[in-house]
Amino acid sequence: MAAVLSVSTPMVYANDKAEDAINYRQGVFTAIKWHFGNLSDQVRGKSDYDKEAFEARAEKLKSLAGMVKEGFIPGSYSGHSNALPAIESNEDDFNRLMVDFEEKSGALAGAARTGNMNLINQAFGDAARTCKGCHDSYKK
Ligand code: ASC
Repeated sequence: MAAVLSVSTPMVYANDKAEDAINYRQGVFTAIKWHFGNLSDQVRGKSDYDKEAFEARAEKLKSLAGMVKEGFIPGSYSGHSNALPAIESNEDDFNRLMVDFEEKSGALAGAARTGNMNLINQAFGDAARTCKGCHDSYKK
């Protein structure tokens, strides 16, 4: 009995961890989408541009972009996830795209502080392309 427990317990634990990781990154992406959507509306003129609010949200996007990667743990690419197992077999490429997302989000926060719409538009487009770049290869 003890032998059975010692074998099965780590597996249950591993599954729980994968589920937690999926929930974690989906939570972070939900927060990212909420801020990114609002920034997008301001950039596209669907809502009024408010420098202070834009800056605050861009700062939060930057922080969130740095939080998402740790949720992509080995064995967490099945179940209620849209993340493709290709992430595991292309770790370097995936990491590069994650770093790109972080850097472009940081650049957007920097542009936001200037209040210069040309710079903001450019930086927003760059950040949006990093979203799409990763989704094209690694999202269902
Ligand atoms: C969004 C969203 C994405 C990105 C992407 C940008 O608002 O949900 O996945 O922007 O469409 O190209």
